[in-house]
Amino acid sequence: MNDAQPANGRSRGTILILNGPNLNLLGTREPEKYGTATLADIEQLAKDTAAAHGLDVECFQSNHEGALVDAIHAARGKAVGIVLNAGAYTHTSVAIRDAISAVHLPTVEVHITNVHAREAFRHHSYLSDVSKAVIAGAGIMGYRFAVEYLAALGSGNA
Ligand code: CA2
Repeated sequence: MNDAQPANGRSRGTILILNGPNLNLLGTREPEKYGTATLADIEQLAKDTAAAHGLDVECFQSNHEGALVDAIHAARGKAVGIVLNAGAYTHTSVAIRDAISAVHLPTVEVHITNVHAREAFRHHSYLSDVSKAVIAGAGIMGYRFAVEYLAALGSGNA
């Protein structure tokens, strides 16, 4: 479905695309694991997907846990949903979990790789049960699916 043209011509809202530690290295190292797309490519993919649904995106990446928590707080009252790849903090961060719980925004946890097919320490996520959906192993398409899902949720189709 393409619902890019809201009746009033305005945006239907903003989705926060939030990436955590080391994801700024995408496309420059370990392509066999994480592919060749860069973070800028992912952000463009998310932007194009959102635009097809009349939505905007705001993108932020940080290697710092507190900065990610701050970005989640700042999304409250501003964003309609969050696409979150918290990187390694997925497996360690109660602080990011608490921030997601606190803001009451539908959040989609995304992982480029299938974390369940990797080391045991990647099988547990502090974020999954406070997220609306979890997508892992679909490569960068996971970000597209996440935006599509949030768009559908926002228009009552999910
Ligand atoms: O699969 C994912 O998206 C992960 O969130 C990626 C994290 C990892 O700690 C999670 O378990 C799963 C690691 C991101 C590292 O990104 C790099 C990208 C290019 C080169 C090196 C690291």
